[in-house]
Amino acid sequence: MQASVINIEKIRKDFPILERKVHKDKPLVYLDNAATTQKPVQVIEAISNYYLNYNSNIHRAVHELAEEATAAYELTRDKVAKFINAPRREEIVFVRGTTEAINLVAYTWGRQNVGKDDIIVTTEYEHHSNIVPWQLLAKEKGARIEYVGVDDGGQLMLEQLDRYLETGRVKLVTFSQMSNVLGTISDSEEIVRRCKARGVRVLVDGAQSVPHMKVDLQRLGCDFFAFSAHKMLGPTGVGVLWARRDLLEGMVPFNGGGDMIREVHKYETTWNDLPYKFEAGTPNIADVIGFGAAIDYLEAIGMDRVREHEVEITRYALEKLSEIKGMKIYGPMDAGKRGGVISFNLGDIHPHDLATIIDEDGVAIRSGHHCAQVLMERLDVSATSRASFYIYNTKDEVDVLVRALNRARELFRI
Ligand code: 7TS
Repeated sequence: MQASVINIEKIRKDFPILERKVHKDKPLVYLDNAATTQKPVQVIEAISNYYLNYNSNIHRAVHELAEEATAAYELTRDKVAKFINAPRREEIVFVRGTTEAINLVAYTWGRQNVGKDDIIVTTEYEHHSNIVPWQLLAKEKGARIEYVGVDDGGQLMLEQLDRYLETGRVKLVTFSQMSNVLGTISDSEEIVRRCKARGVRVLVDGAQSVPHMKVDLQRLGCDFFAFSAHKMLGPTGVGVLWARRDLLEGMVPFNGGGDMIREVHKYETTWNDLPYKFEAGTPNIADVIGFGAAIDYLEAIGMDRVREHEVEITRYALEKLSEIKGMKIYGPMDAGKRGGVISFNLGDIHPHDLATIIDEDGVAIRSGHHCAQVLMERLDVSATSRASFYIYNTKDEVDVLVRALNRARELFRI
């Protein structure tokens, strides 16, 4: 195995799934990490340990199991706050994922603050989860959605943002810190700075950035931030909405029910303190605890090294993929300016055919529109293939990908 800034050999031992074979005898080469990452035994054990030893509901009972479960659940909140350098732990709201976090903001803050003829600005490289909730809100309120375009190098055209901001009608700017298709890392601090200069609120979709680079919310200075645990070694069904305390305090609850109330009377209810006002009902206790173990795992490696490893493997993959005849790669070609996500098309092979052929060689990639049809339209394609890397991927696996793609190319006589 080639050397890396992180000890991949040791890391891979924590992921038994990476040992499995597919199609009878092909070693699995898992390159679909932008969709979801694999989980280390430490995360799986944290979840089973909860169910085996202290399964209990939280925040409600005084018995020992409930106290242990509550402490473990709340400890993850502290870990999350530290991991993204959030100013206050009560600003961390556990939700099901990025999608739910964005919907929460649209349905509460959005309904309270966006009105007729207001503008919501998003970008052409957003995931559907950062477009559709705003379309629903805009339709309901008679507001408008505008898009910051993507240039041919895969970068956002920020002069368009300025034009929208100059109208004085923009209520919210929302964008992904890292594109799940192009891998482009947005110039987030600059975007936030321009919005703040006009007093405009900013939501940042961190679904692809938080797992792969150090994110510092206090530096970033946005108002809302969303991400998912399952893209960073954690379980599915858990995510985070972070928002500044004053905003959360002004927002109406998203769901009504247990735990989010202080007092309920026949016709009047008062709300619990933050963040519980936004965590109605029994939450996903086991998976929040598992998420805490995922954060511990990443902290132990160090996010700077996670990023360094990805730059290295992405640089290598860009170089090797570019050598394949008929290859078209989308997004920035400089590995230092992008995450470990590479979308491409090979000749006129349909991405689904390509993914199916290389799956026979054990290589798992994603094909399709990646929930980014607005971007597909901009790129003038119906779909792309996408390989995406994480801490356990090696350059040897990139070589397997390249060999498999060459086999597909020969099959299609390109
Ligand atoms: N935002 C971005 C930038 C994403 O990449 C995704 C998921 C989401 C939001 C939604 O996250 P969820 O956890 O709520 O589903 N992206 C992908 C993907 O690229 N392939 O599968 C899911």
